[in-house]
Amino acid sequence: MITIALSKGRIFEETLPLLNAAGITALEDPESSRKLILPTNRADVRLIIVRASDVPTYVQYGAADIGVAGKDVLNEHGGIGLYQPLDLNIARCRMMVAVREDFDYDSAVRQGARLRVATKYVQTARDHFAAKGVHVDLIKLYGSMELAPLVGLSDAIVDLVSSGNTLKANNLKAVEHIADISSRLVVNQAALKLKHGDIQPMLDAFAKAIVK
Ligand code: PRT
Ligand code: MG
Repeated sequence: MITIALSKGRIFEETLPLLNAAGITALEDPESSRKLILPTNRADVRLIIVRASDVPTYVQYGAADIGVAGKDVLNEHGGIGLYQPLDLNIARCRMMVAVREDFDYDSAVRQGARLRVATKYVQTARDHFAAKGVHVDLIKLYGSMELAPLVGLSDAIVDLVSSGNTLKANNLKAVEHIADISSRLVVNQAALKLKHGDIQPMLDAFAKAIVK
């Protein structure tokens, strides 16, 4: 049995065409089904539906053989025990620093002020500001980061931006680009060896179907 870990929403939707290219079709839609284990057209392949940030953990421990996770999530997880053979070029966005439109970020940084930064991406934010030599107090949040500067919880946020509409709707502006983000295929290192005959053809099919 090959178990593939996916999260609902954009990752599931954008992974479906790649699965199809490997001859795998989901028999149920996770958006309407309440099942967490979804069968596929192949008796030896199943999908499990987990939170986006939990995908690397399921694969690391071998509860899933393969998964699809954003580079943002992989940076936070650290990637232990994971083989990351393919950039699938899906669910693309940018990791950015953003502040209120009326906040003078450049002078705050120039003056060496201690910045309060709210984010779900604590590791990424820590590395980014350490490399710049900017002192920050990090405040861990689990979502809706855009709210933090509006209510005085933080001076800045580190968050993902795709269209930019969420920032705009909340009177925020992006002031720094940290990284381009896309989703990667992750494979359990032991599973790749033990189930090589089943997994390698899937990887080859995914690789061929990637839209550059
Ligand atoms: O939602 P949940 O808390 O379960 O987890 P999640 O938010 O990590 O999952 P999901 O499915 O929302 O995102 C999965 C992956 O998609 C992320 O790990 C990213 O790699 C990738 N991705 C691509 C994005 C975005 N684009 C994105 N725009 N993830 C989140 N966003 C959010 C962003 O955080 C911000 O709040 O969308 C908002 C901004 O969007 P724009 O279009 O208004 O700029
Ligand atoms: Mg989300």
